[in-house]
Amino acid sequence: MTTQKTLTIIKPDAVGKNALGEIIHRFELAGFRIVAMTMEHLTRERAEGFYQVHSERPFFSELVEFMTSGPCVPMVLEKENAIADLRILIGVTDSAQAAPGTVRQNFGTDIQCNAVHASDSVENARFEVNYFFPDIKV
Ligand code: 3AN
Repeated sequence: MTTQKTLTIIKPDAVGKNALGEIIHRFELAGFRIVAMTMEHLTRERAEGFYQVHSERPFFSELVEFMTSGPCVPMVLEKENAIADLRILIGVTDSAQAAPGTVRQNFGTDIQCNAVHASDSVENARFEVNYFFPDIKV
């Protein structure tokens, strides 16, 4: 397996409930190295640009509203098979359906307030890492 980089965002709901440290600890315990990290309160334009693939979806404006509701913490994580492994660690999109012990089950609430984002493909990881960290080569 090859070393990969993936983009995660600890979302405003998780930051707002003081879960930042605990979620970062989960990532580190699972063997992810933190390559880059920042805190940003997204503007509407920044959130819309990040989620442009969802711009035609019915939940798009709610999603942008939520993602701009407070600061979030985008991070680049690295390890072997990082993209798939991080998706397993966080659980499925809807926190109410996520498996016990996953980050979304432990720290999220529902399909919108689901604590974290994680890239779902090599192509999207490249776009997403570049969106927040243009100096990092994926
Ligand atoms: P994931 O983040 O698990 O890849 P996507 O890419 O299907 O999920 O959706 C992107 C984000 O849009 C989700 N993280 C969630 O916050 C939001 N979202 C997805 N589906 C819905 C929905 N039906 N209603 C509200 N928000 C949604």
